[in-house]
Amino acid sequence: MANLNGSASDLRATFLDVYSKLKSELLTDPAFEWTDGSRQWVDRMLDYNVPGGKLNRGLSVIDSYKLLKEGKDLTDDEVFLASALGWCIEWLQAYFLVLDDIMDNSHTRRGQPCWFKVPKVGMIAINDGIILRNHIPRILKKHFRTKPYYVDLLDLFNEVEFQTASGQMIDLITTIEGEKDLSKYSLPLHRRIVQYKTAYYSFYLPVACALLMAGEDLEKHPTVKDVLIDMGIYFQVQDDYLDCYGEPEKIGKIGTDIEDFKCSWLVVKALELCNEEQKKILLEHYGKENPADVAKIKALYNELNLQGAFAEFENKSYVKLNGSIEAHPSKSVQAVLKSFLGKIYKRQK
Ligand code: GPP
Ligand code: MG
Ligand code: MG
Ligand code: MG
Repeated sequence: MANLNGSASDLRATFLDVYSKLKSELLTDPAFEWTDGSRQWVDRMLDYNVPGGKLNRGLSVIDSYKLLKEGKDLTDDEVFLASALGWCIEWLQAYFLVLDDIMDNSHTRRGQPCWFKVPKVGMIAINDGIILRNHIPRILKKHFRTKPYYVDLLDLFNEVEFQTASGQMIDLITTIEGEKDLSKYSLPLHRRIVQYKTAYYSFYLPVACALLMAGEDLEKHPTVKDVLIDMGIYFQVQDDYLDCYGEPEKIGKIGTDIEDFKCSWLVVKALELCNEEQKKILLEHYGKENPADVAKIKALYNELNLQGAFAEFENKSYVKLNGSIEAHPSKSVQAVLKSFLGKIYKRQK
């Protein structure tokens, strides 16, 4: 195994080695009578959906664990376990994204067609999502069954999945055909949606995994949780912004929020800044498939200088988050949080 206590690219290489090991264990899982065809399907499905992202969530379990150990070199076993937990989060993310892309009628993800758009996959992608989800407790059982924090780990993944699915539900039911109503879109609704659909699994979960592995009690760290949730909200505002203003080549996906009538930060901000005339444009053209309607909304966003509004939001969020981090008593926890913030501040992808 590459040496973890070296550079960031070594860490990535080590992390990817663990992916190969976990994959081969899953492909020889004795609980199923494998055929060549079924094994090849899962093999290809995993390679297509699990390792191709930025890996920020997964890698940050190892980073966080290391910082909690105050820089002491980790043993090979600790590196493996932190990586396995990191991969469980990447598996969770793959499961969410495969299904989210169907629900959002998206086109591309991570620079390639969404899995359900791949020839011969189609709605088999729904079952693949279920398989991805089921791999998580199988990985945990194989590698963590004897750990004192095993039950807490299972409970953590279950809680976070419930929170995410609940956030996804409110993201979806605000867009129901025939009930499209921009007057219900507001910053508090937006905050509720993104807190649940994104912040828990993307920000709280990696740190919570590292804390459990380090033998800490999650209940004893409420302020850490609060900062991570705020960071997750900031991250999803960036996602909403990049849906319209990101470069598809960098962000790896084509935005669909305008077509989908999403309660995006951009439309909430537009509603806040628009005059009566401009509001009519929003009411008439938001949530329509037709590219001409989408173009009208984008032109209005530019007229309202939403890029400027976002830049202001980004700067304010950064100052506020930094302040909350520096108020934390533990230097190692501060380092964990700062490393997270540094990874996402002004991100383009
Ligand atoms: C991101 O929203 C939210 C998720 C990926 C959670 C999905 C949860 C499920 C239970 C399926 P998004 O649609 O804005 O993400 P993206 O822009 O990446 O499609
Ligand atoms: Mg979505
Ligand atoms: Mg989506
Ligand atoms: Mg999005």
